Amino acid sequence: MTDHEVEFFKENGWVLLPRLVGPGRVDGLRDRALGYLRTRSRERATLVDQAFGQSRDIAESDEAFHDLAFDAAMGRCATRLLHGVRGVRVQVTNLLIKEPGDDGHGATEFHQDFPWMPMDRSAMLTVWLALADVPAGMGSLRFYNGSHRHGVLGRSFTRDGDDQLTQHPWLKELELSPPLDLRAGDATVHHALTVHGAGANRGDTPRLSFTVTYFDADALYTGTPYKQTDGLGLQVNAPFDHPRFPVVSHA
Ligand SMILES: O=C(O)CCC(=O)C(=O)O
Repeated sequence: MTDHEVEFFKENGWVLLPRLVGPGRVDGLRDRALGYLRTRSRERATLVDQAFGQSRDIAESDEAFHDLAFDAAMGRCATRLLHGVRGVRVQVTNLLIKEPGDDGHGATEFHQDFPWMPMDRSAMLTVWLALADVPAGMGSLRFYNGSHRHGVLGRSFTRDGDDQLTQHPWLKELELSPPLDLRAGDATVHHALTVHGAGANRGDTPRLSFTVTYFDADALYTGTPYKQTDGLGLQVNAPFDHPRFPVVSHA
């Protein structure tokens, strides 16, 4: 990662990292992803399910995705991008699929990731890795530049019409990132406060991606109810010192 890429992320709240993963490795990851996604639940109960399908926590059971998410170089990149943090932990890994066609998935409404989180600070980012080519028309992510500097703007996906642009029309004054044509192995990285979304998949093959979310290793648990952390025995006002959240990198 170059100094320019780090500066771009600080300024805009997102950055494109071309060729984060080389072609041979990404082909292997894509084959594994297709196997898992075939067996995923197809329920469309929530507004998120209507935007994309998921296989959450994939790195807990799959060695290849584990190696990538917990790669020390990835951790160092996340630590560097999050400016001022001493290290990072993995919050979640995920395989995402956006199916094309009339009975496929819809758009991903513009939202922030952080408002759901049980962490006491917002230093958190997601690496979104294209597992196959994702031309813009297949729904690569778009970002409101600089929106990460406007604080916590509230939850989306709780009811129809709660996307960030409806809640905060002033966001349209910010520049929208250009449509990105990603090749397999390219990644975008976005801050958890950056308002982002994606169009529906207008291609004819599924949009496939792997995501890993890193957060400040010094963040404290707030006790906010959250499916992933409920019942783990985490202590309110203490760090996430639990086998589910190992520290990946210390600066
Ligand atoms: O892939 C998408 O359409 C949305 C993913 C997303 O919002 C995220 O990874 O934070």
